[in-house]
Amino acid sequence: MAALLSPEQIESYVDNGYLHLPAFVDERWLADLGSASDEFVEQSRSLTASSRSIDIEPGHTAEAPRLRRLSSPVDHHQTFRSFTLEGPVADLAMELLGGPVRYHHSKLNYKWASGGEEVKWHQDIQFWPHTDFSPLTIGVYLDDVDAEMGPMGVVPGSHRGPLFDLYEPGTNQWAGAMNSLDVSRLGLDSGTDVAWLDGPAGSVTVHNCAMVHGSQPNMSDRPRPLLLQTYSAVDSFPIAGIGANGATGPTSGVVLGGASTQQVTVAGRAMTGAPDWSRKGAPTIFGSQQAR
Ligand SMILES: O=C(O)CCC(=O)C(=O)O
Repeated sequence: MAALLSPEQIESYVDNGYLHLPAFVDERWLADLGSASDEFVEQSRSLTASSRSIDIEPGHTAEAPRLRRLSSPVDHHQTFRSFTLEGPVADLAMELLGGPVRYHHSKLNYKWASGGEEVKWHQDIQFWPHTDFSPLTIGVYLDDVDAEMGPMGVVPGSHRGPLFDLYEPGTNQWAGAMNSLDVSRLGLDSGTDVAWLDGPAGSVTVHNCAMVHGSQPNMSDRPRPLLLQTYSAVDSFPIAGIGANGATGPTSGVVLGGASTQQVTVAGRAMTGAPDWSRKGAPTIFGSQQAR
């Protein structure tokens, strides 16, 4: 397969923690993804409260839908499934991570027109810690996105910095965002220290799991659908018991582009772990030992 990225782009991802690839996804995929997305907008019209898969904003009505998010699109529509597991973004993840990858989760953030909500500064890895820092998220804009529409903003190089506490200070309440003191300590000038990743439909953003990132409200009169999918290296595993790690849908954990050797390194010690029995159920130690 022809390389999708130059060695300089891969080096830039490693150094800066992100990539911006304008108009990367072709029109055929965009048309298919757009009509799959439209099906969920239609479905949302009958909702008066968020469902398990479709998160709606206050003010959502059948006549004027306002969607926040479609959760796990991979598990709800064949087009999203093919795109994320076999399409150009899967190839991109494999190229960046240097071999087979482990799919973690996906979502479609709509950020609706005229006030679609901001995403406060945060890092992703605290939501779903892994045994390393290889996980990355690839975003695809399904429509043209300009500066006014709340594009993804990343703080270049921040993936090499501290890992922030995303709880409400002094409480055990998960806030999902950095607190204002930590944000002020970063001293961000949003004009020079943040890369705002906008672009025509099909533009791609990639950010490392430790990257500080967020986005502003959408002040335009058009929604900003951003399809996001997360992958890790094949020898990186989600740590259970934190958030919904590894339990975000039946597809979570699927390996793309090869097979897992179950090699894992924990606290600097490498081992070959047991096979993945999470789908079929585990045999007993007696069964495994007597079968040899
Ligand atoms: O939709 C965005 O602008 C950012 C999304 C994001 O960071 C997240 O959902 O974790």
